[in-house]
Amino acid sequence: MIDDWKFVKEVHKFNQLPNDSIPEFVFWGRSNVGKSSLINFIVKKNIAKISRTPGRTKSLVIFQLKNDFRIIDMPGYGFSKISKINEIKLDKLLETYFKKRENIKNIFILLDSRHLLKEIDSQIINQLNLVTEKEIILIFTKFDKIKSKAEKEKKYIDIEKIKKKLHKNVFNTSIKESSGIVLLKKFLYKSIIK
Ligand SMILES: Nc1nc2c(ncn2[C@@H]2O[C@H](COP(=O)(O)OP(=O)(O)O)[C@@H](O)[C@H]2O)c(=O)[nH]1
Ligand SMILES: [Mg+2]
Repeated sequence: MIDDWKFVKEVHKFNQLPNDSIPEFVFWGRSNVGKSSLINFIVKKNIAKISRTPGRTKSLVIFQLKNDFRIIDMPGYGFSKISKINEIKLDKLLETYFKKRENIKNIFILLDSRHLLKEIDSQIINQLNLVTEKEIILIFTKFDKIKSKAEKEKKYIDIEKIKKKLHKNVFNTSIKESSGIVLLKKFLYKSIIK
């Protein structure tokens, strides 16, 4: 398949979203988890900004492959110094998007392989479960940062535990190495054919 990706738009309000039924895959996670890098790798273009000052934008950024499907780059969470972990609330735009947007195919929560599931990620997943029944899938990023073989093996075991505990599908990825991302791309293509 030819990767004919384009940037569609950045939206600040629910009613600015495209009015059609093209499926949307949502990419979300803590600031700096590697969301934009992963999106760039998937679309094979530098269209998602790699941030050096994370956590500023509160908008949804939309990318689209032909008329087949979209990737939605959500604003990263967990950056604000004021938000206490037990006070996590979804931003209004995000809440409306998750509640009302029928285009959503599934939601990917990105987790840094070094830190795995942090308290804030669990909180976010709980919040999501309150507003949507769409499938949540975990993507562990920056796998190349796990250096030793022993460390890697321990990670696989820990990831397996998280997978079982949360009943979620998982992908392990690294932008330094394509195999994990190839599996993820296959999953995206396959799920829109179904
Ligand atoms: N080594 C390594 N670094 C990564 C990987 N993914 C992202 N990064 C780095 O992590 C930082 C944050 O990435 P970014 O994509 O901007 O994260 P975002 O805030 O979630 O969009 C950048 O310096 C990236 O180069 C990865 O798979 N491996
Ligand atoms: Mg980003």
